[in-house]
Amino acid sequence: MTLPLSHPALSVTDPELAALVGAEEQLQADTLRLIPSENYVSQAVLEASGTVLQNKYSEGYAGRRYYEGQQNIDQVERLATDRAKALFGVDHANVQPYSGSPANLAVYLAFAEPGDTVMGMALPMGGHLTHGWGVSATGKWFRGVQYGVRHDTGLIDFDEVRDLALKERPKLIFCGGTALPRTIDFAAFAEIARESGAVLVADVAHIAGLIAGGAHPSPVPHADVVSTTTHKTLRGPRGAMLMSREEHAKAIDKAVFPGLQGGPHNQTTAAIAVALHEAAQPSFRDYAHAVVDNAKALAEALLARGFDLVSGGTDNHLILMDLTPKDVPGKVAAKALDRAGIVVNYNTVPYDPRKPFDPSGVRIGTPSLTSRGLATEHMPAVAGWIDRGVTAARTGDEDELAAIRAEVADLMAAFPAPGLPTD
Ligand code: DSN
Repeated sequence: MTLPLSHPALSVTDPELAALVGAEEQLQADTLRLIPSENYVSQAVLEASGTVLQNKYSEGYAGRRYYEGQQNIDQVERLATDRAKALFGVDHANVQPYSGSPANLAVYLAFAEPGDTVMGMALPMGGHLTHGWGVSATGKWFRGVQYGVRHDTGLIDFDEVRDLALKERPKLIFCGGTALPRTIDFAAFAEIARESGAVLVADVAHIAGLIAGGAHPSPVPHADVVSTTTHKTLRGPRGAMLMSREEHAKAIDKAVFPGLQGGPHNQTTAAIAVALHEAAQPSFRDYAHAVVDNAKALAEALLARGFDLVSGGTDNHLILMDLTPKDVPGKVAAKALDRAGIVVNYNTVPYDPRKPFDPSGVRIGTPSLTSRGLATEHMPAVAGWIDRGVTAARTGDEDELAAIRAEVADLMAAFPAPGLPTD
């Protein structure tokens, strides 16, 4: 289905750029987007993020700015912070971090000194670069010690985490990550942080929407600081938030501004406020639970087709497949699936013998397809396309990939995506 042209002003001023935006809209409409950190934002979120609020400089915080003319901006930022506090049940929220990595860096600035020991999950085990991994500034400027998952179960071994924490006495312990298919036991991490005297940071970027919708336990009673991006399951604009108990509010605010950033991106703050409003509606609870139901149904269908899933399945929105038994490297499969209209990312799996740029796994998730209204009854078809696509990747069958692409586009045409142009 060809989407109508949109963005009239852009088309006149810069037709070359307008054509690229139009092509991206068409791609997002036609394909089955399975990258678990992506989503489709609503038209309302898109509109808020494209407003004249972006014309305004607002260094500081509401009521304490270094620039005048904040009559409206202060109210926008207060709306966003009040909504974040109400939705997640926290004392304090800072909505200014530009994205997840700067948000996490601000946590280091708030609670640690360069050279201090910090602890997080190793990146190839499912953690995040900013949890002290070596190539990140957080691993270069701090001494990162890393925990993982057990080889036999794919699950976090809390005895190992506790032993490491008591031995290394980190200033910060991060829990959460980017490729964790199972429920995070925030209470267990909190106990270890207490025993070892660390500040516990729950990085819930991937699962923030599930938490808001009651489909994953909340870190709020357990973690000292909650860090999240706003654009994944939370379905907001690209941005981030830091939330905490009152006792840490000043340290966090000072670290974000003036410690790390200049003026907040007010248009993003506005769009975060809209997304938080949407996430507070009863329909968002349905969405969050549907994301998990879809992921579980997809995992079942993949297992039935002989796929090897890390930890044996999923509790959340995300599935990590080890393609070693299918005899296809993750990158080869991901690129073939892309040609078949199924967008995934190649990913390391725990204890991966291959390199991160050419790993054994593929990571998929259900936030985007659920935003389009696909339900559990569609998951066997999705698993079937993935299976056929991976087989075609191994055999080099481009005709099969083209056939899958047409079938995918057919189904997706029946499920218009939020925020994309319609007639
Ligand atoms: N890149 C994000 C993800 O895809 O999970 C994390 O930074």
